[in-house]
Amino acid sequence: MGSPQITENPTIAVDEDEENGISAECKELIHGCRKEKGWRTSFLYEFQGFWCQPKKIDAILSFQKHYLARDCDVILATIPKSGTTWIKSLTFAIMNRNNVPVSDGNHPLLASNPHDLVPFFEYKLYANNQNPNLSILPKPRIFATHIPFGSLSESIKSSDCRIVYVCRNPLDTFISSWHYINQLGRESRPPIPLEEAFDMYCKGVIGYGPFWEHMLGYWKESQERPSKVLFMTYEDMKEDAMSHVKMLANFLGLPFSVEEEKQGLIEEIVKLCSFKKLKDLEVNQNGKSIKNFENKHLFRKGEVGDWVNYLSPSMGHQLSKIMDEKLGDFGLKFKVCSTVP
Ligand code: PAP
Repeated sequence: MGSPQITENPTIAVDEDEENGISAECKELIHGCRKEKGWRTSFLYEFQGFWCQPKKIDAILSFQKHYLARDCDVILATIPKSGTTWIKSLTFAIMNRNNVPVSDGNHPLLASNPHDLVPFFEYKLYANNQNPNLSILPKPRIFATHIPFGSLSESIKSSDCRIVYVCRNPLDTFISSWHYINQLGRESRPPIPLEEAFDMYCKGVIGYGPFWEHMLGYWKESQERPSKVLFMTYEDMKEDAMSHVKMLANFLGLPFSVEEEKQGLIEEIVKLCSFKKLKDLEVNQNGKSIKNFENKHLFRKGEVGDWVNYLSPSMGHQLSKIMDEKLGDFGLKFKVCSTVP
């Protein structure tokens, strides 16, 4: 249910670096791209206007060629560390509530990490030159991606499938990314100093970045086609998860009935998918999911405003200024910015 039986090759999954195993097409393509030092890999390449590592570029090329969207598909889009795990769990629980009751002691979310229930196009389905037969998956299909809007396949843009975008304030997203990346590589390479990572982030050099382009792509589409793209923020979801779960269900075309609301189903979903609940599960304490990475690193603090514990006031101002310059004119603002010390 919802979890496709499509696997990736674990023997090469941990080797993120360089160009090993990528297609000749991708190799040729990246040699013509601008490159910068990467966070986790030696280099990130500027591909279709965003920064990406070779293996992901290869997967995205395959996705763009092969994925055929269906009108009933749901695609969850984020830039990394913006609430992907959370929105995957909420959407999965909402969309499958008639197949498996949220209160069921055997609910899939209690035994599987959300990343195993809602697969990424570029990390799983199309990774390692795979071209999976997605027509075997039960409907409605839920997928996830970090790919910017402009690089989604044409069939997504022309179909009636729905896209949910979760956006998180860049200050916290940066800190979350920095922690995560340093955790992932801690045995094989020294941590990236905060200042170095910050400079890269401010220049837009991070996987799928610049962050402002990523956000604006989905933001503009959500303004132009609100029935196609739902734009939510991590901060708003933290402030009032219940109304966002309701909004999400409405957008997905699966509104809660009066009866379901009376029974407290919305609250149950919020609880099932809460940071604390998911973090404490055995599968998320000791299991491995995306590309064999330990699930526990996906659940760090889950708070709004943690950046103040890491960034100096001048760094906070610098990044807030970039956010204002790049996003302000489009009406995209984050509540958290007012707390810059
Ligand atoms: P991904 O892009 O690698 O999938 P993603 O899930 O988007 O990561 O982001 C992880 C962040 O979401 C972490 O934030 P932090 O580093 O600031 O703590 C993580 O703690 C937070 N997170 C994970 N699950 C939840 C949840 N259920 N509710 C709220 N926040 C969550």
